[in-house]
Amino acid sequence: MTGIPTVADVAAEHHREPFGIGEAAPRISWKTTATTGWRQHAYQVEAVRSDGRHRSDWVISQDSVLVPWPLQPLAPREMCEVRVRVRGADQVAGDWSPPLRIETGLLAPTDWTARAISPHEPDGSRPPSAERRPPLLRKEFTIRGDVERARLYVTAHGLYEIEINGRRVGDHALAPGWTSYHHRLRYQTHDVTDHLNAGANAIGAWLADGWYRGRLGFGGGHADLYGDRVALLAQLEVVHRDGTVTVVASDPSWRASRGPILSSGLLDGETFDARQERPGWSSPGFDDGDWSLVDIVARDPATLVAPTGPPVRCTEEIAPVLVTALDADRLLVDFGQNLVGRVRITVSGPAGHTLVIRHAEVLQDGELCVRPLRGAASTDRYTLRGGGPETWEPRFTLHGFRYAEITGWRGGGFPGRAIVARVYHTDMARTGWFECSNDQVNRLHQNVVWSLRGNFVDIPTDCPQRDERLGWTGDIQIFAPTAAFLYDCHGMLTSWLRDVAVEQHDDGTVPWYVPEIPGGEQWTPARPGAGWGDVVALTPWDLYRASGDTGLLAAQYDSARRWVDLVTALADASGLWNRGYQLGDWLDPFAPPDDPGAGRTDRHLIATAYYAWSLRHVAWMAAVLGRGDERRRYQQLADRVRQAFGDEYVRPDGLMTSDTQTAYAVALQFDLLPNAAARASAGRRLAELVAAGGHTIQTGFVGTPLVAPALSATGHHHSAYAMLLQQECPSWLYALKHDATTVWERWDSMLPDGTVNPGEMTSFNHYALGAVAQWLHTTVAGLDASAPGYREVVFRPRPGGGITWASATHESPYGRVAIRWELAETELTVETTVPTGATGRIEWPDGTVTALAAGTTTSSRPAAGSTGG
Ligand code: RAM
Repeated sequence: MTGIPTVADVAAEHHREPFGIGEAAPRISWKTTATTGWRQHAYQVEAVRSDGRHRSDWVISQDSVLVPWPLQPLAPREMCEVRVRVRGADQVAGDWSPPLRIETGLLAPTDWTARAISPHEPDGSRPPSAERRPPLLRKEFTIRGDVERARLYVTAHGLYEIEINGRRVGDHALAPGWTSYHHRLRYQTHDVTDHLNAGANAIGAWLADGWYRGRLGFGGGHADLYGDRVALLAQLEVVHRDGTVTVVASDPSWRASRGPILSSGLLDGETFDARQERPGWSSPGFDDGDWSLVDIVARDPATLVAPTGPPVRCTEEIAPVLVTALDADRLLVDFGQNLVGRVRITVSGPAGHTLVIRHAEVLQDGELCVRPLRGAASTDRYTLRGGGPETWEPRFTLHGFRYAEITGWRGGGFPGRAIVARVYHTDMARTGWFECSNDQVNRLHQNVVWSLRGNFVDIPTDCPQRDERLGWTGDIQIFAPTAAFLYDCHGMLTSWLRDVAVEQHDDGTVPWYVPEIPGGEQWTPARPGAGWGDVVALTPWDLYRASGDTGLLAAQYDSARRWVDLVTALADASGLWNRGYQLGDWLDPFAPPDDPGAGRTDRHLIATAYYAWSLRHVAWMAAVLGRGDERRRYQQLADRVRQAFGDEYVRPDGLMTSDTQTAYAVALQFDLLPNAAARASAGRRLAELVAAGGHTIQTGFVGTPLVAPALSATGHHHSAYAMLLQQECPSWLYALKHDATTVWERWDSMLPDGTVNPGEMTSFNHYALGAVAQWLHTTVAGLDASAPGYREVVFRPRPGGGITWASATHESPYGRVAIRWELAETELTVETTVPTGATGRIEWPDGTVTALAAGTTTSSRPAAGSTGG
């Protein structure tokens, strides 16, 4: 490090690739490296724009995360290069950072000239949903040779993939993603300069039902939820060297045809007949004489929005670890990892021969166990064109699986790359890592990461395999802090929270899942449910803690306020939310398998606790947003509800009316106890109950993420470690006995005898209970933010459980934060890293504190008194 600060990693908003962005005045962040003790005193932003160089004044500020755009707003389609430099109190300016290229998309409805087009349907001839075949659309056009650049702005009703001159555009999967389509439909921007030829060109689109009109949801599901016609909206803009622009937009001159995909559904899988391919269809010169016309369908351009997060992509390919021939032409493929994606095959064989690929997360009796998939067929079919080898992967579906069964496989051998699992999810940057000396704990942590990957597929889902795959609000409410440590999920969740706000009911009710679709009697119409509805107050705050994004709080504040106002209206005069339907401590292992809400903790105790906690959060949000009156009002209400909670649910002897782990954990973690003595007594009782339960899990969705942190917060680390390391069911490590590679929905999704739980809901890939990973990060390794965005970092290593070393690293908005501790016989040694712009402290197990400036430091304490257990 030098005395002169170095600035790098300039970013715009939460974009991983700030291309086609929707913000005309994107907030800017950067990371600085400088000598210890240096502090930023001012920054300057420069943008090279088409009309020259623009520089802000020096802005006197220590901020470097999401600072307001200090220049004139960008125009639509504008490209610019942004650089930042900083100076400290000594007024010595560092060098300019490397430039960040930003390009805006179409920013206003009037920027769109394209119309949404759909294959022509003579009135009344609309095929029933079962027979809908995904269409192809195409258009030829001529371009002068002097192309400076070309951009494609594109979206669809349904899902799309684009080809220009026979070559695929981009690598996004399941575009445009799933938003609340009535209100917001995302479009994507692609640089297609290299796709174009001088002279004749052609553009082609594959379309499929996707979330727009495909069958979604459980109990048979529903189709046509947003409309009954798929459509394409595409606007290709070619800028010539002389500045003139040629626009090729979807309009009535396009042509449509059936394609080789015979059917495609997110839940059911895809059927493809390669004999029906149309070679050359997306290149010029193809004879589309027998193609049909297209109709214009309605889409208000005011509802088109640019993405705030990354797209879904293939992020990894996994080769089989074991291939077994079940019978003459049936293979069982084990990929060794439960994942979300699809199988790509390379095969040879006669034309007309069909392969069938089925998927499952687990086996039973040596065969795929598909019962947990319920109504999701998850079956792909490929019919060969002949003359192979032929390589195929479905386009518009995803499956949750570790195993695939391939019927119709011929040729005996399995050449190296003939069968590959391709992993798909929202392509977020990884930002968090954890490791320790216990390999089982490491495997548990990897399983959490895999369940995150499998369920962050454009929206945060509960499960990726069965006929559900919905954006359950309770699941992400619990898991958001863990997710925000492990991956940069801010852009993706910013979009989803917008949808939560737009789909919030007029009375303030938050749907159980968003986007909201019909869900049968239990879920439709949605009812206000504690833990689920609270996502609107808790999750923006959790994300703000990780990112420092006050803009997100501003955007979501109204939604949060509407929720607590609704609950205030539902609560009794004292402040107890003691009426109405509640899921309680969902999936408490003591609840009967067919009634997961019948846990042992009073549902209204949980509801009131969440109500108080959300009120507290709304007050904090109001404080950050400078809404003093509202802060006071919600603070007072929170205090009143806390009082009512104590009066109703805590007995004079300190025991709670529900003498359960969840009750104490909630009271402790939601700050509902009046004083230190009450906290200490609740912590003691919690530890007693945990011991009485033999350190197995005795809690459901609500309690589980809170028990270990509550034990740690009250000094019972030993107890928390004993739970972490428990191997008997129910426990976190139990699943490893069954070779789990993801986190399960139920502690016993697989029963001790190796059979699959007979319950209706038996997912093997559910992130909610993986929220324990955040305790691994913050307490086992000991890395936490004590100010938003990790501007202040607290290291709180708490060795225990025989673990001799642990480490955690987080790529924070200020730069890399890290800790690694090692416990030797005589000493606990801790190495910490704090980035420039942040400060830190170590809170040692013995109660002493070491203040840290930016930089990497090694310090130690005597081992005696260093272990929690
Ligand atoms: C099931 C899933 C989901 C949960 C809801 C209440 O569908 O377990 O994760 O949030 O129930």
